[in-house]
Amino acid sequence: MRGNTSITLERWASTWMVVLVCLAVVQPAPAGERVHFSDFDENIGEGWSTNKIERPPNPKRSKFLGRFAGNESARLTLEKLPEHAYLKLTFDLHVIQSWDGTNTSWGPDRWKLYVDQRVLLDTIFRNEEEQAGSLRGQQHYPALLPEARNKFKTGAAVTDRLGYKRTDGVKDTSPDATYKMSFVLPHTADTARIVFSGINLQEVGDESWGLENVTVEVLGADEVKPIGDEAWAGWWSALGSKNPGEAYHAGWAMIGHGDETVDRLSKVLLGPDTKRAAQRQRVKDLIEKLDDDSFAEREEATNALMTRWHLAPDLIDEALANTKSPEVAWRLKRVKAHQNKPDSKDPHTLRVRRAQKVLEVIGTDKAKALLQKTDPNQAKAKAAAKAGSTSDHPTSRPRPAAPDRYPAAHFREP
Ligand SMILES: [Ca+2]
Ligand SMILES: [Ca+2]
Repeated sequence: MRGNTSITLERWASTWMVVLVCLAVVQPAPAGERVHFSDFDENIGEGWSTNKIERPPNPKRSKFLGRFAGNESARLTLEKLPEHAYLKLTFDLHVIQSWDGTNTSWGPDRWKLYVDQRVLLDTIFRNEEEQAGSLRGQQHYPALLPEARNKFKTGAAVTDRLGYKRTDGVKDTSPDATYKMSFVLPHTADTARIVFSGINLQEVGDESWGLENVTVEVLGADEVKPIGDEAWAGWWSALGSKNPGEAYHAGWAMIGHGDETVDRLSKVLLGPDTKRAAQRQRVKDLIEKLDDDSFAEREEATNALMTRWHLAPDLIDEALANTKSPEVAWRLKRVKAHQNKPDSKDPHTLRVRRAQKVLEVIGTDKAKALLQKTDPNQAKAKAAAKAGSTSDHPTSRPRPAAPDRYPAAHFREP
């Protein structure tokens, strides 16, 4: 009798515990709805283009999808997704053995991730320690722009856990790095094709990669909280940081807010609507000054344009197409080269370029319209690339042209 009562009480208590736990889970900001999970041990979700599974040499580590080398890719296709506004993708990326980073003799060792032709990551990894001479190299990750240079294994969550060894007998270099990747991006289609891809890698015994704990969730518009002004100020500042990793995390925080980010970027990139006409006029005036009689004025106008090009990039292109002066053309090309390849000494251009990358990944109509306004060249190039490409690998941003040589013969006397 007593036993029965206690069992009843326990049941009663556990039922209430379940209810309380449910309330606790439901009350705070809801997590997204999980539509895919693969740990490649007990759980392998549907939709993979490959069933290559690897058991790492360290018996304490679990199995993963891989190993992939050369130009191999793994594709995950999700269909019949419930209605949603955002997609959240998280996974562990294992970067295994002697990745050479930016080294051009044995690399560059690239890795790319895209969702439905939108490039989320096009980066370079390195596992080799710093070396001199022909083995020199760094990695790009974590970074929004390809100009970044980070130390080997920057941003890795754990290193040297999988148990792989070096095969070439070189000492003091490390065999693997695991990165915890997490991306939230605007997405509404009821299918998603996610491609994970290595590019230009050596054979699997030399360097390879693998995936583990791949999770895809979908989120409704109301599941993403509005951006607070303070958070935005921090992200906008970090977007111009000398540290590429800081800008990367700020950029991805921005991408996770879709069109709200586009509205805020529109204000900071173009200024308030009421000032836009005046700002375009200022760019026009500066372009005219490139042909001024005074060398100092021409220099000053060139420098001023380098920090204002995004206010009216179409006017710069137009002037370049129409000018008869070789010096004005040379100056305009310098401004364009600067916008394409910002250096870390100019946080403003870095920030604008990174903001444009953020818009590119957001990819909504609003984002595309703002990208068109602040950088018609890039929008044009992307449209052309899209029209001409049906492959798995969307064409990446064209490499910026090297600035023209100083046209000494045509240059007017200072
Ligand atoms: Ca290698
Ligand atoms: Ca390599």
